Amino acid sequence: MCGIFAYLNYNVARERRHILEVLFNGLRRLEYRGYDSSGIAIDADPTPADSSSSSSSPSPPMVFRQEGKIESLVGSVYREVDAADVDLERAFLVHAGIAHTRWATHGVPAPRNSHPQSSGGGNEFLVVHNGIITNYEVLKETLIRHGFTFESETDTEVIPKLAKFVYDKACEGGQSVTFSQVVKEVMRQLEGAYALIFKSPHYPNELIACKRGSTLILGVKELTDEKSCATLYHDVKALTKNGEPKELFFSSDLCAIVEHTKNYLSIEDNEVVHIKDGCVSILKFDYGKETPASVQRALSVLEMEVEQIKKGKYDHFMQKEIHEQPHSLTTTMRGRLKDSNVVLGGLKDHLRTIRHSRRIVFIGCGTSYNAALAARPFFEELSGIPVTMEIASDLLDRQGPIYREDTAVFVSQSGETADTLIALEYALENGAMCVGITNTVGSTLARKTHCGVHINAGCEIGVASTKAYTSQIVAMSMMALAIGDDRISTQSRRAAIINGLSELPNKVREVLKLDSEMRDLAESLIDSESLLVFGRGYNYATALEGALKVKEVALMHSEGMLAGEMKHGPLALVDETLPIIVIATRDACFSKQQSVIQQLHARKGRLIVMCSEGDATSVCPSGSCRVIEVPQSEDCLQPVLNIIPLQLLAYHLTVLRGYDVDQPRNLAKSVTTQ
Ligand code: UD2
Ligand code: GLU
Ligand code: MG
Repeated sequence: MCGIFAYLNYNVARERRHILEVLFNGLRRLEYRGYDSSGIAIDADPTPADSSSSSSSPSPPMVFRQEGKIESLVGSVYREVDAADVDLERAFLVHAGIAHTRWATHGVPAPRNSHPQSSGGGNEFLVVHNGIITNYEVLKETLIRHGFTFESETDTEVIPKLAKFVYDKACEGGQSVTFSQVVKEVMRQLEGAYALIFKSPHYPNELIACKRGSTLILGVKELTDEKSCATLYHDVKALTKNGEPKELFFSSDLCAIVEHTKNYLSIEDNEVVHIKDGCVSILKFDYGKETPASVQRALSVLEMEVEQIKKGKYDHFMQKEIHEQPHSLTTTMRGRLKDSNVVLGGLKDHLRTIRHSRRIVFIGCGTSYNAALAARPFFEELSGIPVTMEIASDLLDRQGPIYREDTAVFVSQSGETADTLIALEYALENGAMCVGITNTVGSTLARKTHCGVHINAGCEIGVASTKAYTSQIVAMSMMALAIGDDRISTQSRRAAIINGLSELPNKVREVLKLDSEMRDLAESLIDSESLLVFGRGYNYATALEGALKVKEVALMHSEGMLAGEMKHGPLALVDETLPIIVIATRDACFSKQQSVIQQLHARKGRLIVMCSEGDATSVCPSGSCRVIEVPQSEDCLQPVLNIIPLQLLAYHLTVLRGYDVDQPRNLAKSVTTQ
C-alpha cells in the first residue's frame, strides 16, 4: 500500500508553482513507505472556448506520471510545463490537486500504470488509489463491452471509467447528478481494499475521498482564525458553514499533513468525504439507501451483466470458485513473496511480540478451523512456539484460559462469524495479542484485531468455502515463515517452502484436471449413505474438511477421522459397502498410511486412496482400490492440493444428487448468530 496526497486551496490565491510544490512535498513525506512510481493532476488554464461556452466543455486537467523516484517526476513536470508554456505564476483562488506514489500490484511500474488513472480522453474522471480492487476483471470486461478502452494493466483503471459510465448514464437520462452520487454508485461496485480520491472537470474545484480498509486522513487549515476550527475533531459540520479561506489536505499518512495543520480527522470505512465550495461534508455510505433513482437504473443494467460474467462458463459459484484457485492463490501471495523473503505488511510491526509469545492459539469455526488445523504442523515447526487449537464456541463454553503471553489467531472468511467474534472479545479482555486472518477488508474481525493478514482470495459467494480455505492455509504458511525468519536452523526448509508456494498455482491447475475423474467417483457414490475420510499429520485437516464439504453440500453423512485413531473404534464400521477415502500422499507419515490401507483392505473395506503421482502400486499393490493421484508439493503445502479433489467430489455429488450447490439446506454463508 503506498501513498495518496491531495491539496485544495479555497478563497486564498495560490500560484500554480506553489500548488505543485505542496503536492511534491506531500509525496516526499510519503517516500519512506517505498514506491515505484508517482504522479499528479492539476488544472490546466481554461481554453478560450471554455470561457465563452458553458461548463459543459470543461478543460481537461493536466496529468503527469513517471516511473521511479519522485525527483524524476518533479523534473519531468517542470520540463513538460516549460515546453507547453504553462504559466507557473498563474494564481488560483481555488484549486484541487491530487498526487500519488504507487507500489505496483497489477501491472509493471510504468507511466501508463502510474496514477492518477483516467476515464480516458479529456480526463473527465481522475483517480488515485491505494489498495487492490479484487473484482476489477469483471468490471473491466463489462466496461469494455460498453465501449471503454483500457490503457493500463492496473486494477485501478476500472474506477475512473466506471465513474464516467455512471455520469454519462445519468446525463443521458437528463438527470443532474452530484459528484458524491457518482462516487457512491462507483463504490457500490467495488470489492477489495482501497483509499481513493476523485477529481473531475465536471465538478471543478471539488474533491471526493472515500475508503474501505486502507487509511485516509483529512487535514484542515483555516487561514483566518486558527481557533474557529479547533472543534473540527468533534464537529465536522462546523466546517460546512463558513466560506473562510482555508487549505484542505487528504493523505494516506498523517506525516504528510502535520507540517500543514494539526487539525485532522481519520476517515472511516464507507464514508464519502466531499469537498465543495470549501466545505466538507461526510456521507456514510449505506447499501441500498438514498441512491438517486436515475443512476441506480443505469447501474442495474451493469450489475446484471457483472453477475452474469461473474459466474462465467460455470453452472454454480462453488464450481467456479473451486476452479478459480490457481488465481486466488496467486492473489493471496501477490507482492508478499520477495526472493527468499516473506513480507506481510499487516504483521511486520507485530512480529516481535508474536515471536515472544508463550503459545499461539488458533481459533475458528468450520472450514476456517480446518484451515488453521492444516497450518498447525508447519506453524509449530517454523515458529518453535506451541500451537493449540480452539473451536470458538467450545473455548467460550469452557471459558478456557487465554493469557497475556498468548497470541490468539482468529480465522474467518467473512470476518463476521459471531462465535469467532465473541471469542475475540474474550481474548482481548484477557490481554492476548489478537491477530486476524480474513478475506474481508473492513470486517469486524479485521477492525477489532490488533493486526492481521487479508487473504485476498476475492469475493466468495458459494456457501461452502473452497478458495478461501486454500488461501487461508497459504496466508498462514506465509505468517509462519514471517514469524520464523529469525531462526537460522530452519533456513533451508524455509527456502523450500517459499519455492513450494510459488509452484502451488500451477500444481493446483494440474489437480483440477481430475474434475471428470471425481465426477465418475461421485457417480459411484451417489447412493451411499455414508463416507469416511482418513488422514493424518499434515492431512488430518484435509480429512475433516473433505468430509465437511460432502456433509454440507451433498447432504450425505460423512466423517473425517485421524487415521491414527482407526484402531480405537472406527475400524468396527468397515465392511464391503461403506466407502472410505484414505489420504496417503508422500510425507513422513506415508508408511503408517500404507499400513492403515493394508488393515482396511484385510477387512474388505471399499477403499479410495489419494496418493502422490506414480504411487498407485505402492499404496494399492492388489489393484483392488480406486486410486486418485495428485501432484506432489512440499509436504506441508500438500493439504492445499489434496483438498481439491474432495471439493470436486462434494460438488459433483451435490449436483448428481439434485441438491442446491450454492445455497445448501439450513446453512448461511456467514454465521452471524451464536
Ligand atoms: C496492504 C493493502 C493492499 C496493498 C498492499 C501493498 C489494505 C487493506 N491492504 O496490504 O491492498 O496495497 O498493502 O503493500 O489496504 N488487519 C487486521 N486484522 C485482520 C486483517 C488485517 O488488523 O484480520 C490489518 C493489518 O494488520 C494491516 C491492515 O489490516 O494493518 C492491512 O492488512 P493486509 O493484510 O491487507 O496488509 P498488506 O500490507 O498485505
Ligand atoms: N493496485 C493499484 C495498482 O497496482 C494501486 C497500488 C498502490 O496501492 O499503490 O496500481
Ligand atoms: Mg463457513
